[in-house]
Amino acid sequence: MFKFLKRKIKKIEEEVEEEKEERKEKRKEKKLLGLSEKKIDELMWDLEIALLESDVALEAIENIKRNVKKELIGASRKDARKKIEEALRNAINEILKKSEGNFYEEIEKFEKPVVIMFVGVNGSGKTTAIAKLAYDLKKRGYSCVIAAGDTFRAGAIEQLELHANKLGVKLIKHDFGADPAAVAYDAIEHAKARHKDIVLIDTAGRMQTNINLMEEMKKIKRVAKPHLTIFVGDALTGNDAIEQAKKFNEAIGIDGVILTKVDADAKGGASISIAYAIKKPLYFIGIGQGYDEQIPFKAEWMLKRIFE
Ligand SMILES: Nc1nc2c(ncn2[C@@H]2O[C@H](COP(=O)(O)OP(=O)(O)OP(=O)(O)O)[C@@H](O)[C@H]2O)c(=O)[nH]1
Ligand SMILES: [Mg+2]
Repeated sequence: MFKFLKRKIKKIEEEVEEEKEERKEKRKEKKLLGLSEKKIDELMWDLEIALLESDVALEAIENIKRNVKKELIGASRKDARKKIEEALRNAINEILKKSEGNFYEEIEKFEKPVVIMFVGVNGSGKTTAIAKLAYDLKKRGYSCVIAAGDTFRAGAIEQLELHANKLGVKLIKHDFGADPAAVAYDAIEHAKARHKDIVLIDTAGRMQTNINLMEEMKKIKRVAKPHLTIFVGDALTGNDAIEQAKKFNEAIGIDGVILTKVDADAKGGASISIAYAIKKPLYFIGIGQGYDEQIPFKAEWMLKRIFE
């Protein structure tokens, strides 16, 4: 996890060391203690490139650079390496903290059944995220209904049915090709009649550029009136996931994010900045394919994996 990002951060730290060596000689005569302004500017440039290459969103990069620079000005060269790690850690922590959200607190704010709709591009992990969430909600004592709202992809209903059977959760489905808004509507009616707590609506994967499918998604939202609309993004797609989140947010309004496949992600940029970029909470991250491998996002957890 985050190997690429770690390597980049190491490199930045090593560069401060280099200056220390170069100046060792001169130090005696000049007694220069602080990092030079020129060196700080160089470091900021390298940091920007490293973060860009790691797919961190521009909005987050600006914030990180500003905070690191603030901490480095006046730092003594003696402990520059430690200082830059500390400054980077603090700056990234600030971004990550802003991304934390408490999903379980959030759903308690609404009258039951709480309706949650999941959207995202093809293959981002929506259906798996729903199954993992249903597993977790059931463990916490909530009763769930899942709506098989992907009537577009062949095999999608069967995939969800397999999960629902394994989990012992009710699935509401129509035939392949049916109107997904009608499936969502039926699932909500079922939940109301049977006093179920949560309705999880799966939807077909759609590219943000496909106008017809984006319109269909708006219709599902109009009909289902979900309390929460969750964008499911794939960490491996990096900056693309951030762009998608922005486009889906513009199109229907996103309330929170689930980022999947973090276990396989070397870069880490999406994890650091997807929620920050759209100013919405990152509720969960997927860290494997098992039902118990979706965990609430915590800044501390992420920091540990980036810096240790
Ligand atoms: N390693 C890993 N794999 C994951 C994770 N989440 C999902 N996957 C895998 O990603 C693939 C796609 O997941 P789906 O849940 O089918 O994705 P989807 O968004 O529903 O896809 P469409 O319905 O085609 O749009 C599957 O093989 C999942 O097992 C994760 O957190 N880690
Ligand atoms: Mg799916």
